[in-house]
Amino acid sequence: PDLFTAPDYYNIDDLLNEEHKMVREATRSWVKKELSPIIEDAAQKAEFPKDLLNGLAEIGAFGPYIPADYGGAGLDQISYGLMMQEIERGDSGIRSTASVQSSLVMYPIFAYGSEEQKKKLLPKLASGEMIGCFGLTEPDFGSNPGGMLTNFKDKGDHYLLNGAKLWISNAPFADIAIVWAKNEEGRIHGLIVERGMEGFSTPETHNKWSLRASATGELIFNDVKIPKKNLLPNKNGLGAPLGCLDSARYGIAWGVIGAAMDCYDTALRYAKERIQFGKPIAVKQLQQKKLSEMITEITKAQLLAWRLGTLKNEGKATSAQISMAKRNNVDMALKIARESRQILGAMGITGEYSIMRHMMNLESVVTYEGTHDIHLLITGLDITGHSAF
Ligand code: TGC
Ligand code: FAD
Repeated sequence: PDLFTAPDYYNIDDLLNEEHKMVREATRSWVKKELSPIIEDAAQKAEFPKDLLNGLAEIGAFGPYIPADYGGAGLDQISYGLMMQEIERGDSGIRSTASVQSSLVMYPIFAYGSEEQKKKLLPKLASGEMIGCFGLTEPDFGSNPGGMLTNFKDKGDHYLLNGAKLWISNAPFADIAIVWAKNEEGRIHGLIVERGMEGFSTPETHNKWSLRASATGELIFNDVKIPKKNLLPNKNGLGAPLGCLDSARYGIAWGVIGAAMDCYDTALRYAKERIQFGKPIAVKQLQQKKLSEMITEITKAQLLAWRLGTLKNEGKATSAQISMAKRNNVDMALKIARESRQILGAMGITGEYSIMRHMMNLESVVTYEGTHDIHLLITGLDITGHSAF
């Protein structure tokens, strides 16, 4: 049975192979059965629905593109993207959990870790037995992470870590944190910090109006002793965390298409059913303008994501290309959420429909993983050769 008629105005399905479609259907089916029925309540209560973790692991959302040898799903980048699209059709906060676990925790261990770290941690992260978080942002260094103050000193048989990270997704319950900190020479390295280490705490950040179904918190390091084997040995410098962001930003470029599709689909159905002045509001040109522009923008975003995915599969996607897609697609989704909300009139502000929740969520998505402004400046740098940060 058709679970959802996904907008596909340009027959983009013809560009997908059987595996892509299978992954998409399996994810869609899980979202419909497990995520959609509980998400509104979780968001209203501002609680992360931990019961979804096992299901996310089962559908392969923890490490979709990590090779099967390490417990990942071994899929290509298009399948990864479609999976993020379907999860974010449900909720951006749950997609965030999958993004962080896959691209910001498993990816750095896979790409920069030792064989021992990979063998020990990746299978547990893939199965959801262990959950991770990623600490880059600090209270005084958000868009400019290169200025970070968190640091570690070499104490012979261990490192001593001090500092603080803020706005960290999954921090309140994560078992491990990939933490970016400077050594005595000011060079950035990744460290694996484990819950329970003395001097390490993870207070939760409350009162968010956005990503309410995702837990956000701080990471505080007060003379935390880190065993030397917990340093990621194979890459350092700011390029190491930024390399992880490339992978997460790519997933977001697909994910937000799902949120936009859900808003568009809801608004289209509502417009056909809602009668005002004796006729469905869908007959009115003003409503048709909104809906027509939405499907146009969704179609453009799908093509951008698909082409970026093929480039990524070939190992040819540049960071600047990823920035363009993240920025364009998040902006597209946020605008569609706002317009869809208006089509529903007063009903649009209630929890009976998903639109307002998507809209509030997307206010985080447009800020995290590089703000709308920062991604524009990355394009600016790429085309002019001049950094305007
Ligand atoms: P800059 O001098 O340009 O670069 C420093 C070094 O990094 C290299 N590089 C990259 N490497 C890999 N991938 C990328 N995307 C890269 N971009 C730059 C660069 O080549 C250089 O290497 P080297 O060897 O020459 O040292 O650095 P800058 O200090 O001028 O900053 C550049 C800027 C502003 C683009 C960067 O800092 C940036 O992207 N800022 C935004 C910060 C951000 O995105 N934070 C995200 C935090 S994590 C998060 O939000 C998770 S939300 C999770 C969820 O719930 O889904
Ligand atoms: P700032 O950098 O202070 O920016 C404020 C404003 O100034 C923005 O509009 C920005 O675009 C603008 N601005 C900044 N620099 C420039 C410039 N050079 N030119 C023009 N304009 C500029 N971080 C993590 O490390 N891990 C996580 O898991 C994580 N999860 C998050 C979850 C949520 C819900 C949120 C909201 C954030 C999360 N973040 C995470 C942090 C996120 O990455 C940062 O919020 C983001 O990078 C922006 O930093 P900032 O909030 O300090 O804003």
